Amino acid sequence: MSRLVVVSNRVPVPEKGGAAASAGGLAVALLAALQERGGIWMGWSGKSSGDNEPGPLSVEEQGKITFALTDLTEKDVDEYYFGFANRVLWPICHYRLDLAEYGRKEMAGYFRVNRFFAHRLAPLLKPDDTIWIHDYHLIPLAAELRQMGVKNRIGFFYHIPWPPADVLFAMPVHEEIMRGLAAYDLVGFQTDHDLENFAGCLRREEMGDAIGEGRFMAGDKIFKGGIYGIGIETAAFARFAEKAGHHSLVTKAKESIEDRDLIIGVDRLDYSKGLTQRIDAFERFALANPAHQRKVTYLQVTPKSRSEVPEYEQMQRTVAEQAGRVNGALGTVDWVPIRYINRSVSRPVLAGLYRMAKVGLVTPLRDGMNLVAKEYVAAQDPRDPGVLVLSRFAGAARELRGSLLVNPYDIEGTANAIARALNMPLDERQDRWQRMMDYLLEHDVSRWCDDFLKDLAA
Ligand code: GDG
Repeated sequence: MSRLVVVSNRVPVPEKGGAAASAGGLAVALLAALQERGGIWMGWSGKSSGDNEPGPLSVEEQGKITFALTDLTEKDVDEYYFGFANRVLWPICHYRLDLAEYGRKEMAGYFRVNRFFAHRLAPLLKPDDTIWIHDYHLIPLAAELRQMGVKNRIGFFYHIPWPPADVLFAMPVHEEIMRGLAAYDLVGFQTDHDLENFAGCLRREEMGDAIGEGRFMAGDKIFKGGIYGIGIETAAFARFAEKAGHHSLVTKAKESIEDRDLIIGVDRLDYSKGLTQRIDAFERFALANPAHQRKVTYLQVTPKSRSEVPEYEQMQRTVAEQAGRVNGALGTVDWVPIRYINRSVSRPVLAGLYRMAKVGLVTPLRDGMNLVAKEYVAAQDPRDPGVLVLSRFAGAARELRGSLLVNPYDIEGTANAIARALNMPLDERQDRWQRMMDYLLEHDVSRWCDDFLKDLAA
């Protein structure tokens, strides 16, 4: 088995002597694959070297894994990370043309930093290493490595949605981005829709097309493309959630909501997650169902993210104000309808809260997969499972057929789904949950990792 080299924008270096406390399933699965084969995980340290050129790679060995981190200059961080990745690619891929801020400088910075990563990575490579690159920050990395003569197998997994041609082509450098993908041996997408959109983009630009057996042609390049919906560590997370039910903070939370039904939402603060529409839907639900008023608590856990990007900073205020307004309008001296938390909670507490919640409200306007939906299902008590209300625009909607699918733009429809979820009889809840859980147990994150690496090696 060849050595594995993983490259991602950020690297979850485990704390010495244990798994990263904050590690989600992806990190756990990749760390396991790296531990088994030996290898390197390389990426940005998250730090800036200011105006100075970044110093040497900072290297840390843990067992059979070498973590190799590089700083970036402030200009690099501004242009590559905030500028192009998060203010062009992210909004475009989430269908928000209105929020994309193009700038030649940022585009050039994105390609420049990818070249820089290639130069830092190449000296670490051995001829038969398998390279696995992750996500939208690093699309051009394989092309840069190829230019330097790297012949290794290189795979890419694209975690976010791939938009249709009319949306992608609004981005001036879409051709370079598509050509960047053609430099890989295998490109993995979350869902069939993403893969279809990608093939549609190739055709519309007359760059290429699907040529059968999972292969694509773009210009003079032939590469494989496939669907690898990312999973979670289902069985482990289910056990974890069962234990977490007894966590002291979870017990306190249970006491504080008294015997009310809990509805939970958990999302990074991001405009793709549909938070304002969701709060509107909750308000509509409460107004249309007076019998449920004072009997439910909607807990929204929303850690801040990318606060340096203006759209995110503004959203932080908008969502907090909106939750405050609904509480002011509907709340009573002894009932706060929405509890809005603008910071992260620990993983055990999160798992315990999922398990406690009668409804998991996962209503992004657009999402590559959405792991929260999967975690919510895995955390349920099989004897009394809650109901997942899921946006049809999350990748997870292609897999979790036992959920109540909603269109998050349809506020009334989502409000009705909340009511339906709260009123659903036990046997229907169990039946829906079982279908989803069976799927998640079979398609967990280890299988995702194995399937991708097997196809990359084939
Ligand atoms: C991208 C794509 C795709 C959230 N709040 C807390 C917390 N979280 C954890 C969740 C979950 C993760 O963060 C979020 O993952 P998602 O998949 O829901 O969303 P993105 O962050 O946007 O991820 C997405 C994913 O990549 C993987 O391919 O599914 O579509 O956008 O694991 O649990 N964890 C803790 N406290 C919190 O407050 N501990």
